[in-house]
Amino acid sequence: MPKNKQPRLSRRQFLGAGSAGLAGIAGLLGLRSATPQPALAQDEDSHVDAHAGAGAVGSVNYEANGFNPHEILTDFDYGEVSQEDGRTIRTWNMVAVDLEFEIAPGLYFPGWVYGSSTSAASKRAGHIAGQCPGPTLRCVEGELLRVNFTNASSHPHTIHFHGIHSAFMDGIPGVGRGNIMPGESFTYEFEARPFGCHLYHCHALPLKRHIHKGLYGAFIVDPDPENYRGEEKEIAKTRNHQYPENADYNEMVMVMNGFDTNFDGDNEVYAANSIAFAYMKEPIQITGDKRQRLYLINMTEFDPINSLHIHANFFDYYDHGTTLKPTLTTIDTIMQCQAQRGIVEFSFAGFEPGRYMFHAHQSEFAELGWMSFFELVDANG
Ligand SMILES: [Cu+2]
Repeated sequence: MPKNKQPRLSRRQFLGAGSAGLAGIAGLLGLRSATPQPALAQDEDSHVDAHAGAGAVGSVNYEANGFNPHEILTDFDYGEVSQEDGRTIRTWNMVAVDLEFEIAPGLYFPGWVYGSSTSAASKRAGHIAGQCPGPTLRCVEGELLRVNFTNASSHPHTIHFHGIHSAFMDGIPGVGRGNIMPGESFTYEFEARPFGCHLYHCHALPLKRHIHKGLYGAFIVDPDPENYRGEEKEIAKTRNHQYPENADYNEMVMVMNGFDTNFDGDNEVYAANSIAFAYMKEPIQITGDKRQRLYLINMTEFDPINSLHIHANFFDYYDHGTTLKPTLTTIDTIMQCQAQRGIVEFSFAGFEPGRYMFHAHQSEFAELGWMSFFELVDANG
């Protein structure tokens, strides 16, 4: 659907509109038929087919998008590693591009997104492919990071990293290099610290428009076990992708996001990793022999908070991922303000195999796309 062809309606009007062009949204609300029903969402208490199970009708063409939320889930982009004067340098080649992509069956979003030459999507494509969320950049604390950024988009952009670094490398307008104009390049260089589950995003103005368009991604700094002692050292090994202990964990990344498809400052679609109901239609397969570690980041614009709730289980939580011991233990729901993030750890060892739901516990977000399943395929192995 070309942009600007969508009616300018409020979210409530949008849901109740019943326009044939909005079949994707009808699907989002759980209708078995792609034909929108006018009664739908006119009254939130009206008994539509939502009880029959939400999910989008039809499927999103991941190939046309150029990225796949199942691939993004576990695609850690380690960049290119080299040594200089005994120090590890980690380099990424990144771009910002304009990219229209499908967020729910038949529903397209005119995005601005990042891509990296070392992402799985780019390796498949044979060129730097844009994706939403951007590539999950992963490194180890203490390394020197170089991010060669080229703005191949039609608007000024930056990359602002959450981390500890100089003002010059902060990626905001008017400080240091400031905005990177279309066609220009700049190399951000800084040390990887502190360890944790962080993020990066464009900081050009207007900020909420630049972020909401899709210019954000996960930035994970693994702890270096050599910096810790005793029990903390052992935990740090499990968090560091270079250590065999890390293989005891099934690691995943979810960036919670929303899409304002009619540009009224209100989201119409919500998701983890951009595609509504992606992990509901194709549940994430897990086994009981590994512990689950989920890097969870909230990049939802316009709504002040988002959340995660996992069914039939409880988890430990590491706020910002900057500690080696959980900051919250035995919880089943966590809320995150915008840009807040953390590490969620849990296990389904010994559970009955089957589908275990997880979703935002804002019911509205869940029904508009942010609803998913883990499928425990083997409780023990
Ligand atoms: Cu921007």
